[in-house]
Amino acid sequence: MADKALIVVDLQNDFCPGGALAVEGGDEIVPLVNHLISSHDHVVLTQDWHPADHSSFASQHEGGAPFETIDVAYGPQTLWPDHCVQGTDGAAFHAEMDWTRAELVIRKGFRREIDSYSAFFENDHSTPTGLTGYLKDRGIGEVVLCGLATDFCVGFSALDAVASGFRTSVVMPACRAIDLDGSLDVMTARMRDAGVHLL
Ligand code: VGL
Ligand code: ZN
Repeated sequence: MADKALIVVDLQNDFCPGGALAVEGGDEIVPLVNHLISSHDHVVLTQDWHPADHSSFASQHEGGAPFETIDVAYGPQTLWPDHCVQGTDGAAFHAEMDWTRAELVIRKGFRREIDSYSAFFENDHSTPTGLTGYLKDRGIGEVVLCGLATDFCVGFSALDAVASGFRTSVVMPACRAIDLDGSLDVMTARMRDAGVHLL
């Protein structure tokens, strides 16, 4: 369908086994993601892309530990191990992902002071990445999401996509979750309640 775009979220080395913020089984989705890429007319990739001193890194906060939550100007923010630093191998796409047909790569999380889980809005929920405008300008009405991680970047992207008026689905077998304190169940329920189709 010409008005449908596949969005592959953050299929990067640091989110795969052996990476700095490894998601269990993250690399297992690559064959299915490649199949989805080959069967969609329009493909967009997102790439988590942080400066080395990014404020979401626990290393930047005195006494901060990875996976704890702190309060920042825009609300609660989970602290992470240093990951997806701009230009590093960890920030590169998984070597077996077939990204050649991608029409756009949206980089996110490049502002030091603000994290960005969603492909559409940063974590203050108001700074746009430009993706909504890009898709609407191109006449895209439907988005299909897959990638890493289900309960963070995929989930928040899906919530913003429906809120921005796109018909939205998530191919769950082509996603893997971090699952921090039940975050997968919480995000799954939020997506369903918001009208995201979970496939
Ligand atoms: C992500 C945590 C921090 C993700 C990115 O891609 O889900 N999670 N940065
Ligand atoms: Zn990140």
